[in-house]
Amino acid sequence: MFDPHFNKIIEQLVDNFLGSGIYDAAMRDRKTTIGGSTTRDRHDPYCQDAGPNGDFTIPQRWDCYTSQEHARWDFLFNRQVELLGSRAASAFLEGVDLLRLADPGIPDFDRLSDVLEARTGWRIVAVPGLIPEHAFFDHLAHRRFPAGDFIRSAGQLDYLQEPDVFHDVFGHVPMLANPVFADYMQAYGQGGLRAIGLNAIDRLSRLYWYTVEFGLVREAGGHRIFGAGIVSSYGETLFAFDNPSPNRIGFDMARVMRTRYRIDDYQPTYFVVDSFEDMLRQTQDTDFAPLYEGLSNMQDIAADATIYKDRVITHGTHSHVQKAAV
Ligand code: HBI
Ligand code: FE
Repeated sequence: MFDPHFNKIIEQLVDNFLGSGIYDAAMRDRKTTIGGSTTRDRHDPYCQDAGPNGDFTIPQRWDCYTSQEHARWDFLFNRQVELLGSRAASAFLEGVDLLRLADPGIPDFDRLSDVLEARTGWRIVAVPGLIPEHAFFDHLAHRRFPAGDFIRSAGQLDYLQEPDVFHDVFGHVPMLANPVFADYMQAYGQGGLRAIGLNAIDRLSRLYWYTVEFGLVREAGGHRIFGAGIVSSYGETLFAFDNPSPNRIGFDMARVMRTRYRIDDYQPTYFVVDSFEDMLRQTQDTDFAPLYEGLSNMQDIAADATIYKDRVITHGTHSHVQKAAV
């Protein structure tokens, strides 16, 4: 049987072994012979087993979480909720209430899905980690949100590479209880499936990154955070909301699609949408094929740059980036 937890232990053992260098050369050879590619290995989602359901989903098996794992969720939940009260978008906070995420422990996806589905038609499905783009987009296009079933380890409460259940469920799911945002996510999934054919995944990924993951919204005469990468992170909540370091710029679809991003540090720039209605409308009104075509001969914009057309809300001091650079 496919067991992600057992799999992870094996992976670690293999990694430790490979880390010793003994097998590196052999592995390189193997990768060059198989398919002639050195860029993919079994950590690449493309190479993973699609699982018994063929769509990369697995049973969550809620009763298999340990009490320590539930306690870890509770710790993260309480820490974030306290911080988010005055910083998160009201739509996010309403989602947390509506879905009763304050109930103790890691949520049971089936029970959570029943509440969510009654509201916006979305369900949560369990996945073992990152899954291939086509499968990810297909789930979103059908109003299913793939959520990692595992929770980060006690030693990694503030940093993780793969989305775990806290990032995916606490970070993403509350916004899916908002009818406008729920439609936006489905539109993104549908757009993603089309973008695969147009070779424009990188463009669309930037849109996802700067809205779904790291978006801010105009609210209450200022800005509030709603991106899952921010609201699920203690450090980035403070950074994105309060810190003078990053730029905060009015959202513009083409601008966002030209903008690089950091995956290893806080964002040097956040984009602020006027409202979720506006964000959805811009997505629905845009004819993506000509937009991608038009962008193909334009230069990328650096993650920390501003350009003359920007609606700059906060001009960042970039003190954080400067500190990290020394
Ligand atoms: N898989 N489980 C999971 N979660 C993601 O956020 C995710 C993914 N696969 C692909 C992907 N994201 C991105 O490539 C797209 O949003 C662009
Ligand atoms: Fe995410």
